[in-house]
Amino acid sequence: MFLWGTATASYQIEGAVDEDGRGPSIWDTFSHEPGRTRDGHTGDVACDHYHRWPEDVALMAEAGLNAYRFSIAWPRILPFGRGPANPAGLDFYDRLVDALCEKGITPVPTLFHWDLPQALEDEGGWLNREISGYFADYVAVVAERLSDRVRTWITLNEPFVHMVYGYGLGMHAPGRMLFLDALPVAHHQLLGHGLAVQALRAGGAERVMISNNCTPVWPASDSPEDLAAADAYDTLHNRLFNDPILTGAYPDLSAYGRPELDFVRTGDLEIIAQPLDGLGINYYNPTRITRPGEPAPGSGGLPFEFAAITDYPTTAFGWPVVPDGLRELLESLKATYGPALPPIYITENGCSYDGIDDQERIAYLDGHIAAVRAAEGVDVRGYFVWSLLDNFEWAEGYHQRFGLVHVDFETQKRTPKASYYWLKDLISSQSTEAQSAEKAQSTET
Ligand code: IFM
Repeated sequence: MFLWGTATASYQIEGAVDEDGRGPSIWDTFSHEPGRTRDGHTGDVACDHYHRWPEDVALMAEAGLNAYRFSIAWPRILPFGRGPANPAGLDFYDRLVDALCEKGITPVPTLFHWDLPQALEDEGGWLNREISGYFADYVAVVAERLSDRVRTWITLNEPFVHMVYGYGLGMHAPGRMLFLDALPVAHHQLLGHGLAVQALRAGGAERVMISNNCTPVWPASDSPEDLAAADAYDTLHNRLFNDPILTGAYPDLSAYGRPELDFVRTGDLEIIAQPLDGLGINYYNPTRITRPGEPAPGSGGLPFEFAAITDYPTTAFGWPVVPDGLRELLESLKATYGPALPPIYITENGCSYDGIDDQERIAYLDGHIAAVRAAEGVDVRGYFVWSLLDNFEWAEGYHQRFGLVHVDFETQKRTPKASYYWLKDLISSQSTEAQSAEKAQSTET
């Protein structure tokens, strides 16, 4: 069955940050620091999904969605990151999973979508190798409670973005500006992923994957300097997170002056490269890259620079709209990894636009779904729209609206947008087509 879903994340929608024993996360700390988010917005209330989840599940059921990707807040389960579990936190996700199953919606939980317990950040966060093991311990607690109903799991969301924005550039929590010294964060997240895969398998999981944010990298010209810069960026954004998982080796980081990754220990790569049942791909847009200019002071110098993509329309966030980039990305993954590439699930794709009659979002989704279908030789088994609801868009606060459903953040009223009804019609026509095909086949045999 092809999965048609929407995706959300705990800190972006739940609110109720200090209810029922939830511990503080790095996003609680960060968003309350002056100047960290636009207009000082926080996820304290967000979409109040912690209380309104029955309405949100009903909205998904009404749209005919057969899957829901949500994330589990580590600090709701283990308020201090490790130690005793918080029964109320487990109960919340238990009830959510039950409600999804009752409606025939496959639950697809992500175990880490950036809301690290603050207590673990105080021990160094993902710079501390020990966190990988604590992550696997937390995953085992969740699996023990939910794996009788949850068969499909995602370990991490976008470890690239968490490393670069959170630890490299300080634009996301925990707000550290370490530039290339953030690299161990990539390895410790991937090690945590591998250990979590083992914990999930031990708990009987059927389908395990990771969601990587991937981008096709476009060199600004054919000059050898621009080609080398594009290759270096591709290494950092895509291959640093896909290669170890799919090939058991890190790509060459000599362009970054890091030929030796001294934080990698014997045996780590075997743990990281556990076989997966799927690769989650989060796609938003391609990235154009040019040769580096003068390095910014303190940045350590990077072997590339971003060049604007000005020849495409843009979303309200200013991101270029390039549906064919998704086809290009999928085909290039197939070309790079060949038979090592597991089935693909598009675990995020979507856009920020204002308004309830969101014709631009319809055009965006239509174009990207067509691009998935056009990708030759790639086994794609699911497509999740980011996002179900307008929500807390990290450093942008509530200023970027990605939802199929509009949220009035004053009243919490949900209003399905035109794109919600468009997707509902699309899913219903797909299942009618699938049923007719099945019927035709059974008549033939
Ligand atoms: O909102 C985010 C999400 O948390 C991770 N992927 C990209 C989305 C849009 O920026």
